[in-house]
Amino acid sequence: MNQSEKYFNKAKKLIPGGVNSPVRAFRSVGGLPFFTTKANGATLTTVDGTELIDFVGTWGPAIHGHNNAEIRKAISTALESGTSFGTPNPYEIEMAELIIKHVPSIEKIRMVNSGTEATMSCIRLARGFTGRDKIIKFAGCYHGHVDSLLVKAGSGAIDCGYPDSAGIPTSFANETIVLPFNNLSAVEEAFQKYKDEIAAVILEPYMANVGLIFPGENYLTNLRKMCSDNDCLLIFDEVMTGFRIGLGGVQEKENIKPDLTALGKIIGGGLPVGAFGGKSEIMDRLAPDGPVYQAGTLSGNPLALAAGIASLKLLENNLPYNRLNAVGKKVQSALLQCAIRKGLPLQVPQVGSMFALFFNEIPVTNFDIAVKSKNEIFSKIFHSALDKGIYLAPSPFETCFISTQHTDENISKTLEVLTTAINNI
Ligand code: HOZ
Repeated sequence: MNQSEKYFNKAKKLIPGGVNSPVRAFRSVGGLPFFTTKANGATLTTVDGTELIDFVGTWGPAIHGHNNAEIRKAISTALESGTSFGTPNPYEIEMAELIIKHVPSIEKIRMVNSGTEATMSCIRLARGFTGRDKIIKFAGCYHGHVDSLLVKAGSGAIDCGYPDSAGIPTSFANETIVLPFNNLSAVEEAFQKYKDEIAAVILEPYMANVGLIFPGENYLTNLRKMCSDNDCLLIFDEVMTGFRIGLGGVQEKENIKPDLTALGKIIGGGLPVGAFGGKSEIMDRLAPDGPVYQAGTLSGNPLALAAGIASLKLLENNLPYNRLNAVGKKVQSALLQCAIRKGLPLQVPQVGSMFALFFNEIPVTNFDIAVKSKNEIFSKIFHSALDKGIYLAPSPFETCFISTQHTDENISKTLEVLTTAINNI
C-alpha cells in the first residue's frame, strides 16, 4: 500500500468521503485520489514522491503555475503586517481598481471569500434589486454549492450522481427555473410563462463545469437582449473564465455586458478569494448603502488580496494569453488528429488555456448530450496518463487548465502520453 492510500484510508475515517471537496475523490474516473505534499511550477509532487505534470491547476487559480515567486513574495510582505484586520485596508482599493479596469461591465466590486459566495450574493442582489424571486439557470452550469443554484448542477455534483442535491427545500428549488443551454426558445417560453417574476438569468457564458461547452452564435447577445426586454438581470459566472481567457473574460471576448459578474479563482492567486460586481446602480443596493445584506469577517483579507493583486499584475505585465492559446490549440489539434486516425469520436473543446475531452459522436452543446459521452474511455485515458505522470482533471465534467509554467517539453511529453493512451484504447 502506498502512502497516498494510507492517508486516504485514514482521511475517510475523519473526513466525509476522505476529502474536503467531492471532486477530489475521483468518483468519475474510479481509483483512489493521491495526496500532494508540494506544488511547484507546472508540477505536483505526491506523498509517494511522484512528480506529476498538472493540468488541474488547483481547479483554475494557478494560471501562473504553482508557488509563483512574485505571489509568494507579495504574501510574505503582507504577512509582515498581520493576517487580518477586520477594517478597510488599502489592498481592497488596489484590487477593486484592477478588476474595474479590466472587466468591462464592472463599475463597483465587492470582495468575498469564494466563488460560491460570489454567485450567492449576485442572486440575492438581483432579487433585492428587481423585487422578483425566480432565477433562470442552465442545466450543467455549476455556480458553487448555493442552495437555489444546486439544481441540475455540473462539476462534482455530477460525479457523485447528485446534480439535484439533497437538502435543498423544494420551495427554494421551485424558484429556480432550469433550462437547456443553447436553446433560446426555452428561455423565451420561460419569460412568457413567468412574466414579471424572473429576477435574473445566471450562466457560465462558457460552461466549464460539465467539460467545456460554448454558446452558439448570437446566443449570448440574444440572452442579453431578452433580459433587458424583460427587466431582468443577466449574471455571468466568470469564476472559471475571469482573467483566464483574457483580462476581461468572456464578456470582453464576446462583447456582452452582463449586469452582474461573479469572479473567483485567479483573482485570489491561490488563496481563497471571490468577488462580485456590476453596475453601480445595482451594487449600491448592497448594505450599508442599500437594503440587501451581505457581509464577511475575512472579506478583503490582506494576505488573500496581496496574492490576488500579484496574480493580476503578472497577467497585466506579461500578457501570456497568446502563448497559452497557442499551446491550447496545439493540444487540441494533436489529440483530434490522433483520435481521427484511431477512429475514435473525440471532441476537444478549447479556448485559451482551457480544454476538455468528450468521447461523443454528437457535437456537445448542452448538459444532456455531455452526460451521454463515453466516460469509460475518458477514465481509461485519465488513468493511463496518471500512470505516466500526467494529471488531467479527474472527470470528463471538468476543464483542464494550462499554465504559463507548462514548458514546451512538458507539453510534448503530455501529448506523447495522451496520444499513446488514445492509440491503446
Ligand atoms: N469549480 C471547481 C470545479 N469545477 C470547484 C472545485 C471543487 O468543487 O472543489
